[in-house]
Parts: sequence; C-alpha cells; structure tokens
Amino acid sequence: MTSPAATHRDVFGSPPEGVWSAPGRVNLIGEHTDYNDGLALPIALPQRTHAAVSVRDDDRLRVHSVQLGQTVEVSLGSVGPGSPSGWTAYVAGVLWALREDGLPVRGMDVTVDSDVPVGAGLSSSAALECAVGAAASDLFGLDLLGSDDARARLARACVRAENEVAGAATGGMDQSAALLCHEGSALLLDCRSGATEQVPFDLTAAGMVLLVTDTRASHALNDGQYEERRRACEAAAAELGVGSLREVSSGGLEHALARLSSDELRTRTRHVVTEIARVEATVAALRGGDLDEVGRLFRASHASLRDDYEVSCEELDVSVEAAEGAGALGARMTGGGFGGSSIALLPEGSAGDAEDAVRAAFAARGWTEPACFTVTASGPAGRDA
Ligand code: GAF
Repeated sequence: MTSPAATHRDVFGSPPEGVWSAPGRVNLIGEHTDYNDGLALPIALPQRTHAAVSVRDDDRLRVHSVQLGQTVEVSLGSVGPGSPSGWTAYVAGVLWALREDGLPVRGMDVTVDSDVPVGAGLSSSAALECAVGAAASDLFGLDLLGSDDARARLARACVRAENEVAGAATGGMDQSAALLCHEGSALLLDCRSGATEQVPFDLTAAGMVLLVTDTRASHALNDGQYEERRRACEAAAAELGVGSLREVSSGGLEHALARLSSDELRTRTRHVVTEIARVEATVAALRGGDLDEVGRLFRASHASLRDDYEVSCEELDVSVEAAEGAGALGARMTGGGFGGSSIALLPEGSAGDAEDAVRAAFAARGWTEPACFTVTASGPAGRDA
C-alpha cells in the first residue's frame, strides 16, 4: 500500500509537512444521549483516517481522497453553512469553524487515506474532521492538542463543521471520542458539564473480545430521521419545562411520562432517561469486573433503541440476535442507527462462532455479506509522522 505521504507528493508535487490521524469509534453504551446533555461511553478504534498535509500561502484548499481517487479544490472564502456539499464539507468545514473561532487558518493541500469504514456508523466523518483539525492545530500553531481542554475546543470546532457546513444535526460524542479517548480505556463523557473520565477497558485480560459487525445496511445522519429524534427530545424537554432530558431523573421518569402529550414523546424520553442510567451502571460494572452485567446492559440498551427510540433496523436486530445466540453476553447496535454497525461482547473462544452465525443469518436472508472484526480500545487523534 502506498503511504499517504507518497500519494501527496505524487498528487500535489511536493512532500507533506506531516501526517496526522484520528480514529473511528464504537460507543459501548449511551446512544442518542449526547444531544440530551447525557452520558456516553465510546472507545476509539484501531481503524484511523490519515491526513497528509502541507500549508499553502493562499486561501485555497485542495483535498485528495485516496479511497475515492478524487481531488477537489475550494476557496476558503466560499465555505459556510451548506457549502461545499459532499465529503469535502468535513474538511473545509473544520477550517471554516476554526476561523469562526478567531484562529489564524490558511489554505492547505490535504491527502486523505482511511481504513475507517464509511457509512458504517463508526464515525468516519468525525475521524476525517479530527485528523484535519489536528493537522491545522500543529501547522498553524493553534495548540489545540496539548491538553484535554484544548482538545475539547477542537472537538467543538469539528462539531460545528458537521452541524453547520455538512448539515448533519449530530451531537458531540464522535468528535470527543476521536480527540479524547485513550488506548486501553473507554471515555466516560458527560455532555452536560463536558467532564470526561477514562474507564479501563481491556477485555483481553478477562478472555473476552468485542466483535463489531458492519451490517452494510445504508446509514446516513443527514436524511431527516436523526434530526427528527433530536427535535422530539427537545419538544419533550419543553413540555416538561426542563432545559434537557438529562434533568429527568430515573426516579422521576414515570411522573414525567404521565405529563407528556404523545406516545412518541413518551417512548423517546423513556429511552434517553433509561439509557443515561445504563451508562452509569455499565461504568460501575466495568470497574467491578462484572462483564455479565455489562452484557445485560447491552441487551437492554438494544431493546430500548429498537422499541422505544426506533432507530434500529432488521439487519442490526438480526446481527444482535445471531451474536447472542452464539454465546455473546450481550450485543447492541452502536452509533446513530438506521443501518450501520452492532457490537457484541463475547468470550474469545466464541468470536468465530458468532461471526459464522451472523454471516449465515445474513446469507439466509439474501442480504449483502456483513464485515465482522474484533476491536480494542485505541488512542486519540495526533501526529503520525
Ligand atoms: C451519531 C452522532 F453523530 C452522535 O452525535 C450520537 O448522537 C450518535 O449518533 C448516537 O448516540 O454517531
């Protein structure tokens, strides 16, 4: 495989000033809680997006994608809400957002190379934003990688790029995961206070693995469904007179549900409030080494996303059931849903059986073959070379 630096030289005529990268993520639990000021618990994946970058003297941005074999050129002055469209929005949007934050950013030549599966719900867009953001930080002397606070500021710029330029109304979990996760740990992210904690997550010692299944069922976060869930949560919070659903406690849930005006708002609220409680319970179970309990919480989370939040799909449900039938302690969809990927917590010796069971279940239904792979908790965005 040619390195992104070598491709950069071929495409742009001179070597890059460096190569930066950022990981994809899976969220262990805490789904659709980030935009409700809730808790989430992602890990960074070993799969990463690399950006080979050199700075320009003008305001042009040229981006080459190795995977797409495409080079796109835009002027930074033309970047803003809704423009450019397509994958370049995730690159141009970050430079735009950093400028909006008052930071001195100029044009760049960027070569992007990634092994984060695209459209699989594994945060390929946040990985792209954060790799470019990390490069911009170092090349323009912005110092946005030196501390967790600085990284959180960069994460906010990447979220703005996604929300405002790419037009996907996502929360901030994915960008925080890409910038703040540590190797060997899950990141407990409190989306209300911005506080983070590293929770040791090393399944090897316990003889367990985390199996990811990319169902290859199509997944998009800017097609209206995701935003509809977000608006329902805001409507529920408004009816309850609270700033966000984080303010509804588990103990006060029944009372809150009784005050809501529709079944839709009740089911969405029940998912969010119970899911936030499951994150806390998962952290306690991980700290106590109780993986059976983690598996039980994964199952409950999936049921809640499927039945109450209605963001699962047949392919995700079948992958979860097949993995559980083959010995998983628990399995669940991960990420935004409507397609994408599931995760399963398995004894190491059952991973092959689970993979076979998932593949067989898909083949029996005539579906596209899924991609299955095990992952470990990996490191955050930074400079490679
Ligand atoms: C997607 C979004 F980008 C995140 O912000 C989060 O809401 C997630 O779906 C669901 O938990 O990955």
